[in-house]
Amino acid sequence: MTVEIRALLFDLDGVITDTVEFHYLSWKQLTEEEGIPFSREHNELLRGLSRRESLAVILNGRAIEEAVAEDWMRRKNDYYLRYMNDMTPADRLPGVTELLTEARAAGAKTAVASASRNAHAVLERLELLDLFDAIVDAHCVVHSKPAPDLFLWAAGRLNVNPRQAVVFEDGEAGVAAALAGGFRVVGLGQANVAKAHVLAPDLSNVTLSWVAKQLEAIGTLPT
Ligand code: B16
Ligand code: MG
Repeated sequence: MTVEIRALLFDLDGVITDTVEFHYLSWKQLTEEEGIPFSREHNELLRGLSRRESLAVILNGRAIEEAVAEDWMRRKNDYYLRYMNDMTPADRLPGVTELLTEARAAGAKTAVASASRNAHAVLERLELLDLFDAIVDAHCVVHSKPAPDLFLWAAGRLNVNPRQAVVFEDGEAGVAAALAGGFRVVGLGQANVAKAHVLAPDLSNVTLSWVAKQLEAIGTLPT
């Protein structure tokens, strides 16, 4: 049985580039200023969560006024933008350029589906805007990951059925979102992606034919 992959949908942070570290350092600065405990282990829980959801996890049940929450999120984002502004194409993660180039040459569609409101600006710094047919971010949907909305919106923009599209994700919330949407999922890295159909450490050596073979082997094929 042959798998036809018509589209590749990429999470951004942790898949295309390692902004996970920048998000961590930015939340770390904010939480130190406010005397809130926050560690790298906590940060792993934030992969793929929206800014608002991330703050809720960091607060761990503590209630704060809306205006304070808004101020803290604005400050965290200001810190993040300082890191982001220094990004260059050298910050693309290994294998990204090769897989995008292969997909375009093979006629597969490509999209980014990210919970980040900074997705477009990050892709601009990475000089990757031209390699994507659609960029879907937190401005496009109400419900972020783990809801499937970002990926479904992206599939709609590319005019493909979820079963013909493969999602690349590094976060538990993102893998859950993609599975809920009926997509085939490649989980990248170590952190909480075990429920994905296919696992890989990163995009190095990940090719369309390799992904198709892995999906064929487990029988999760488009019908
Ligand atoms: P921002 P992704 C997510 O992006 C990050 O993984 C997550 O850590 C971050 O909190 C979220 O974007 C929101 O980002 O504050 O820039 O809007 O992994 O879905 O590409
Ligand atoms: Mg991510």
